[in-house]
Amino acid sequence: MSLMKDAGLKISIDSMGSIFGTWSGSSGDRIDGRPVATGSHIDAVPRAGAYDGTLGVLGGIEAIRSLKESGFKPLKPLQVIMFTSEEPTRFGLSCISSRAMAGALDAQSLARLKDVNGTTFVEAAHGAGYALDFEDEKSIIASARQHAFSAFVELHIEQGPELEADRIDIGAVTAIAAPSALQVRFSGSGGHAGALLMKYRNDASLAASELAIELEKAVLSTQSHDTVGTVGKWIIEPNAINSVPREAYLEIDIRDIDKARRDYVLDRIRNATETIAHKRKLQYTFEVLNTDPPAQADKAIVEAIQEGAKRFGLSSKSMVSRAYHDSLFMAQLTRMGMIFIPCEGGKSHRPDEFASSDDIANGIKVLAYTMAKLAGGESHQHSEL
Ligand code: HGY
Ligand code: MN
Ligand code: MN
Repeated sequence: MSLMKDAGLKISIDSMGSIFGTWSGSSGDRIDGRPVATGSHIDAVPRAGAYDGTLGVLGGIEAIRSLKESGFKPLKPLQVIMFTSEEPTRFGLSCISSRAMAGALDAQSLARLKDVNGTTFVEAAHGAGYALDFEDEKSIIASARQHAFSAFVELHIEQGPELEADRIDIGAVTAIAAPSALQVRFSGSGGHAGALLMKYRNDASLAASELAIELEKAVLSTQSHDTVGTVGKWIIEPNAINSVPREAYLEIDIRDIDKARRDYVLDRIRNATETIAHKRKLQYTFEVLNTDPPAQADKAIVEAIQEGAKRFGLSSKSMVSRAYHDSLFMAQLTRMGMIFIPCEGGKSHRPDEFASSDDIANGIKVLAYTMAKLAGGESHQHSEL
């Protein structure tokens, strides 16, 4: 917020706790009130790097600041957003704020989310001093759905190896893969690791292992490299060397750029969970947290990004995003585009995630150019950019 203030942006915090910095530009009466927005997230996964999300928030502030400084006069407000809870780290669900804005999250689903201490999103928001004049999920979401935009463009590291490997400066994202998240729990009777003979056991951890191998098989069976599946979270109870695992809790992430292929893998995992539990005499629960559709970027924005890259003598290529972002939901609200810059070795969601200052500067310049183009300032101004 202090950086937004230094850049002369008007600051607001919405009912979800997302933070907005807005420059309404000249007081010209041709201003169309819906902003050209950019932004990303600053929350992270455990043991994350320093660039995933933060680049899009700080880069967005810098892009708008430099447009202001260059004397650019936008016909629409320019806005940078720090979306709360893009990562599923605390509440299990991804993109909580942009999902609510896009009308893809209802009050009951928000109310069901709890963090590891059993705290709900609303309790956490109130505890952090947000949403104090909204007493429940319904009013919080109703308010979040009031936002309207004329376009949204997010700057992000690629989180993959393509741009660096092909020595390309800028990625113009054409589509964002369809993510889904599942929560599976196997429950058995546990027992003594020494005294309980194998024939009397229903070991929850072995069931989880079988499901994980089945996930890999189902993903590879689509024969497409766009299908990916991960058992990222795996909790065993009582988690003691000499106790037969009584509970196994798994969180499973399945994605594909093609929704039908993603849903095929999801159905195979649903069936496999039931078959494995039955065979191993275990109880089980199987919950689908989200099965989001893929998002298409707006063609004109993809072109503006490529034009901007050219304008600054940068190479660019169009590509898909295999990671999801708040842009996945902003695409359900307005015209969406994403700008990728390379990250070292394609590493991300790791402490050694890295992007160079040159690549960051390139991304910010192309973002500023693209936002200026979308904000419809007088055409001659673009040459000064
Ligand atoms: O998991 C993702 O795709 C994003 O980085 N949160
Ligand atoms: Mn991430
Ligand atoms: Mn991210």
